[in-house]
Amino acid sequence: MSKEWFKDSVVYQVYPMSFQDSNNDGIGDLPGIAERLDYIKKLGADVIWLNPIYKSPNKDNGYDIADYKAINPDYGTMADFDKLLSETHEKGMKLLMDLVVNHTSDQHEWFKESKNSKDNQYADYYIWRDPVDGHEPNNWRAAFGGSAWTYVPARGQYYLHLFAPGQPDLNWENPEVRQSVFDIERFWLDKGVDGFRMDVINLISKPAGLPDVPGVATAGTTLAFVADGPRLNEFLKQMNEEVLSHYDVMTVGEMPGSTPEDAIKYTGLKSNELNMVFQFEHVLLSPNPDVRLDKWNDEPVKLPELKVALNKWQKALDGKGWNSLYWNNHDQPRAVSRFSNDDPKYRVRAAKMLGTTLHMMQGTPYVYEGEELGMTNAHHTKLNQYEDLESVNAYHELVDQKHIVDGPTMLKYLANMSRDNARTPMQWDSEANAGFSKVTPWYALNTNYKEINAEAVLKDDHSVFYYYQKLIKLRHDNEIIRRGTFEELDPKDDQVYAYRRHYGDQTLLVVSNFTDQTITRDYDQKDASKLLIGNYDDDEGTTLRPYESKVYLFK
Ligand code: TEU
Ligand code: CA
Repeated sequence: MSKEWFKDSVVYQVYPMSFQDSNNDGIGDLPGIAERLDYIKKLGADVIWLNPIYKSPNKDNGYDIADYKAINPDYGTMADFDKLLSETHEKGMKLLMDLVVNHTSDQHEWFKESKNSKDNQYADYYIWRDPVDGHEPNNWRAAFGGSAWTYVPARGQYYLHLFAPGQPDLNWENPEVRQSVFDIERFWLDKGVDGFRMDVINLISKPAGLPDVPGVATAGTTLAFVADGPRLNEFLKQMNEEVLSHYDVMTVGEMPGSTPEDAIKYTGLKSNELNMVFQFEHVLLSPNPDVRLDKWNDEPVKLPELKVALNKWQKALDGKGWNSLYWNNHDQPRAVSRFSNDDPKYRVRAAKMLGTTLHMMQGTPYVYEGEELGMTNAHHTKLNQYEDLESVNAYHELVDQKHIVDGPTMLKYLANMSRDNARTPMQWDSEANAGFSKVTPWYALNTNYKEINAEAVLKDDHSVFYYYQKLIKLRHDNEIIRRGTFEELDPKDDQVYAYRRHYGDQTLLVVSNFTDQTITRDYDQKDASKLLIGNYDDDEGTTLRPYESKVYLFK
């Protein structure tokens, strides 16, 4: 593969605890993933991204790592990992690990030592500050509720945790911390891992002096304020120079709050930092008008806003950097529920329309487990149906403690936006527990698994799975999809998402109806040399039926 194989690849994201349980303890595991490699290969994915599988107390489902060089026993052993990696390679696929190095678990040896005194080997591995007037050092709020600071009497100081108190932020200003992270990266890269997704990597450089968030300090405004700090490029360049550049790897930085201008600095063709970023603009649209409620809302996404967010990134990075393309991941609600009217009548059509709209863009597409089935949100109605600390803590803080919103309303917001929607177990068949496990899973299945499952879609030539398979094959077979430039069309159109791609003497036209109405749009479809793909069995030219999406090639 060329050095830039990341530009020609499609990534399949596996959330290990919810993918396949092989030893019937109700928790997904590495041997379970190995059993399903042929399924992923059949879809056409080139790369698999595993969410964290390291030793962890699981306060944030593995994003709180206690030992970076050990496998969480719930998922199996290091031998299981080595077997999964070699089988993935044997099948012609690559494997990315999830590198969580903005913070560790509070159970990590480094933190256990660091919090004991101010003069031990790890004293300066975290961000400790003296109280200010007997209080927290600033007004920063944690993403999972409460202040971003926790006091430790043994040190007489507070430590910073942008997420949970069990996730203390590492002090990247300390060169020894950077070397410890580089050592962890080499450990996995020397085992043959093909790269990393880097968790909130744009938070590792904090604003000098740790000043207060101006205005209303919430979880969202704190992350946005801290993001893309003053030494981020320096740290990423050092990581690239000392580690990444010595391996043939793919890297994607998760960058909440990042802008296209920032992203060009990190992924620029000469930046020698990362290959691409996960930006958040299109998934955090329609935030609640009350800024204290951050992302919690039940407003539908407005298509013109979606187009501004995605088209901005397509145009800004075209020829200058590289985009990741995603609708779903383990932190986002299910796309077909979030970006369509969530009407079961149109579920398959809408899922294919969304897939088409995204996969024909410039960048590396990511398919999240179950997206290829057209899996939907769980539509929970009760608080005890949620397990994610972000959801549960947000409810208690915003409803019970601060009384900013009432319970029933917050439950509607959680149903619309919670990460739990993405973490219900993978739906393999219509048998008990959906074929995910022979025992009750760690987290309740979506109740629609009898109708939406892999076994059913693999028998249906018109399923979302085979449609995604075609989209992925089109990308592999058509240079214009992988390398073409991007031209936005009618950004203000609130029903249709249309755009063109140009490459040499070829033009691609993508037209997607984001509504359940039949409408018309004329983009000279009649002059196309051929229809590459469409989510209806025939083509009615300028007529766009509910959630219809079509891709034309013009020679
Ligand atoms: O996510 C960071 C992040 O910004 C999102 O979690 C955000 O807070 C919200 O949930 C989505 O709008 C990464 C991981 O993907 C997430 O699973 C972890 O909980 C978090 O970092 C801390 O490691
Ligand atoms: Ca298991």
